[in-house]
Amino acid sequence: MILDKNIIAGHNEKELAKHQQQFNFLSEQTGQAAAILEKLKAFQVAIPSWALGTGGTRFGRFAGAGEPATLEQKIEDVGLLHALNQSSGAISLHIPWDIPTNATAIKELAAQHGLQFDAMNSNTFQDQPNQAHSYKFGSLQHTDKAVRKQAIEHNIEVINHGVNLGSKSLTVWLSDGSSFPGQLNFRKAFQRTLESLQEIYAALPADWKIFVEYKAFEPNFYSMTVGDWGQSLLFANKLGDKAYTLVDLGHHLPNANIEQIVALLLNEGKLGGFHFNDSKYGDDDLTVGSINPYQLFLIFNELVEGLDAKGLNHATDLGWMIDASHNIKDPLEDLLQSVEAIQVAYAQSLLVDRAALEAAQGNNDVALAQEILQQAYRTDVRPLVAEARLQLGGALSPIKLFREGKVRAALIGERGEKSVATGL
Ligand code: LRH
Ligand code: MN
Ligand code: MN
Repeated sequence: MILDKNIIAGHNEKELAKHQQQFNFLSEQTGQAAAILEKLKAFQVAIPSWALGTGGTRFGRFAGAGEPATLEQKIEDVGLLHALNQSSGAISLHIPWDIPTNATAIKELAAQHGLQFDAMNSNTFQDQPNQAHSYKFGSLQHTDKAVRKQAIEHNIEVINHGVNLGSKSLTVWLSDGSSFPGQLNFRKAFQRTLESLQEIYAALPADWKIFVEYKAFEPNFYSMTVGDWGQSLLFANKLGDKAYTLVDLGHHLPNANIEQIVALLLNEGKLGGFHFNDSKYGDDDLTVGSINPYQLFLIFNELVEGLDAKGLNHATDLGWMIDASHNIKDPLEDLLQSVEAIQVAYAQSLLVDRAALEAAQGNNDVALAQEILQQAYRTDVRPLVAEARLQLGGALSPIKLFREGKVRAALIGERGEKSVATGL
């Protein structure tokens, strides 16, 4: 184990005095540290297996060094993140990028790192070697029944892998759509997709959920068959109680009011979960909170309000996952930043004075309502997040320890300079 308990404890000892000063100040200032700490400690964010290597763009890929080349190594990487922050206790697999050939051994390895298996992801947006039919013109929407059948069977195979690993959900993202007017009959494409999804839905175990992820554009640039939350919700409603909409923050048209979408989906009981990332232009998959942290806070503000109003559990009733990966940072540092950004937004939203906000809304006191939100947003809650990590046995400053502990160098030592991750 690259990061054992003693290394983390030694790091914390050095950081403790400064941390305690900051934490005590914040506790006094907010007066509700204990309750927020309990919520933060229960909150886990799943890590996508495909974010552990440096992602590419369609113009090139600059692989890092010592990337995880196997599923076992990906689990080891997420184990390192979890050891550092104690908040990344799950991994999400993408099939066929991660084939668990020996599910029992993989499950055991994950358990050793304190990890569970989050949503399973199917892939019908790429052709695989030796595949009988091509997805060039779509998968579940395809005009040819044989292609649809192949895609349906793939999704069922993904469910079966997930069952063996103890996962409880399937995320379906389709690149299906059209790139030119006239290419596709929208009505018929929707209907064919629905019928395909119904066959997948029929194969779901009783305690599973299916998440229908939408995306406005890319790789199709004229229409996407699951292009927005309306289309996803239509599918989810028609499929049944186990079907939900999944919100990937980068999958909207510019300036979309994501927080309002989230509030309404939650209210309908159809919000399944998230793929967190950030973006300035499109599906940029940048580090969570790196571009628009206020939007992230506003999303969490709706989530906390809505989950509480419905008596739901913050930690377990929605799927919390990151979907960010890109070209230039060390992926593990990037993921530590993403998890922390999510925790910060969550903690800030827990600080919102709900009663005062409701009163301001009732009185149409617009300025006061804004003050209340921004009072929470402008509070530096990082010492609270650090304290939650400390209490769970994680590191006070995960990135600092990642660097000082020379974790990447150790991984390069184990795996070699040229080890490259599979996936995007
Ligand atoms: C599509 C997407 C979807 C895929 C992942 C690799 O843009 O967000 O979730 O599974 O990227
Ligand atoms: Mn996604
Ligand atoms: Mn995406």
